[in-house]
Amino acid sequence: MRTDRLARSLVATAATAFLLTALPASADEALDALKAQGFARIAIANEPPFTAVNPDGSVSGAGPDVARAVFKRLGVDDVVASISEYGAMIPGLQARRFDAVTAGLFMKPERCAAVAYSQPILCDAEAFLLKAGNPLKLKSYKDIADNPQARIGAPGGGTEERLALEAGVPRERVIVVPDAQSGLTMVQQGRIDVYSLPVLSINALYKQSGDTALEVVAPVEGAPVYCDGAAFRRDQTALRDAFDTELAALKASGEFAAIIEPYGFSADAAINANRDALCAQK
Ligand code: 6CS
Repeated sequence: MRTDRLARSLVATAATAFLLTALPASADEALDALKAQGFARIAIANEPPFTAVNPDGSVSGAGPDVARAVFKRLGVDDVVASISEYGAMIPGLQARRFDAVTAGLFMKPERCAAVAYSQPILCDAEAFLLKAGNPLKLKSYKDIADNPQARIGAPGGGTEERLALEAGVPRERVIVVPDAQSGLTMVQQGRIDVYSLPVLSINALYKQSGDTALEVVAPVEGAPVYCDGAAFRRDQTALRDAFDTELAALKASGEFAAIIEPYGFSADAAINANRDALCAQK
């Protein structure tokens, strides 16, 4: 082959390779890759009832169960979960460690700017777990800010941490707690005065503890109701759209309600919400 034709061929090959990696993958390309992989890699937090790793190692919870059902309709047989802190989920997605985040990662403007969210899936308000009798009378994040003795525990990079800081709680009184069991123990030991998670998570934790020396405040006064969606990389909006098409069919068929309502979630809350409004919510 003459040199100039070889050079043209090499340039064309390099250009094609660049375009395939640089351009957003089409839904078919992204889906074909997941089908070839045989599963979708999802990030979870292991915070029942949003997400749960069972004693036998299987994964359940409303988020993974919905994701599994939608991916099956897309021809992707299963999901494989990795546990991650909420604050590490988006960086992990962007670093291609996960194909999607299906963990109850609530929609907020800064997150909506960083990922491609599906339409809403799991909605919930916020709650406090604290000592019975609520000795410091904490019913809102502002109550915590106003009491210089009050220490709140919350997931790192989570909505509750952000709500506490935005309400004026000084950084040194907002304690990052790695998981729900640690939060429970820290309240029981008096190392924090309140542990904050969404209502269904706090209720599940309180019930599982059986500790009558604790009580739940729900909902937290002044805190919004949030909804999550499945989060995809920003350059995979075609895959997100394909997910949304099957999610809408799942909602219309009643299967969506059959999956999430036994966990305590409201299907109507998600069906009547929409991504654009939730992404505009502070
Ligand atoms: O989206 C979040 O940041 C919050 N979502 C859940 C389901 N639990 C705590 C977390 O902070």
